[in-house]
Amino acid sequence: MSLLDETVETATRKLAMLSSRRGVLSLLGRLAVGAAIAPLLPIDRTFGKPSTDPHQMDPSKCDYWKYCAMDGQLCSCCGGTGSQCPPGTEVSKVSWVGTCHNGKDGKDYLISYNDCCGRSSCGQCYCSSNLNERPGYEMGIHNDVNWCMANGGAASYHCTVSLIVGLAG
Ligand code: ABN
Repeated sequence: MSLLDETVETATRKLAMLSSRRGVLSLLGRLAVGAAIAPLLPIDRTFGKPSTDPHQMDPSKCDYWKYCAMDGQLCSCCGGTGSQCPPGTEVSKVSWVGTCHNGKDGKDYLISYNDCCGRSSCGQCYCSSNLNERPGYEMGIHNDVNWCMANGGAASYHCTVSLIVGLAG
């Protein structure tokens, strides 16, 4: 059979399938199943658009994107920045880690929440978003902890910074 014959035969068979009653019913069935399942699929409903919430981009506000799993006082209100401890304090040797979504680039990041230690509590800008935190009886996944306890002499808690560890997943 020539290539032309084969192409015409395949096209004719496809047309016959689509125009037969069984073919039409099967197509409608597939469309119905697809339409029912589509809303359940995990899709990015921002469709890559940047976040329109200005607070999510302001490091001095609790809903800044990097603070999604924060429990502490923002060092940016205490003489430091969102990622740098204030003068006279040292960063904790242990930390709490969370995963936060950056609405600006649409990516998820692993964030380390370190306490700044060695001065008394700053007392400003307490934020407690705690995404994915679990109750205190599950120590390993609980967030309401003074991470300065690992810093020996400088165990007093002052404030908390958030550091990007890398892309999540
Ligand atoms: N990680 C912030 C913090 C410090 C002291 C007590 C509770 C939480």
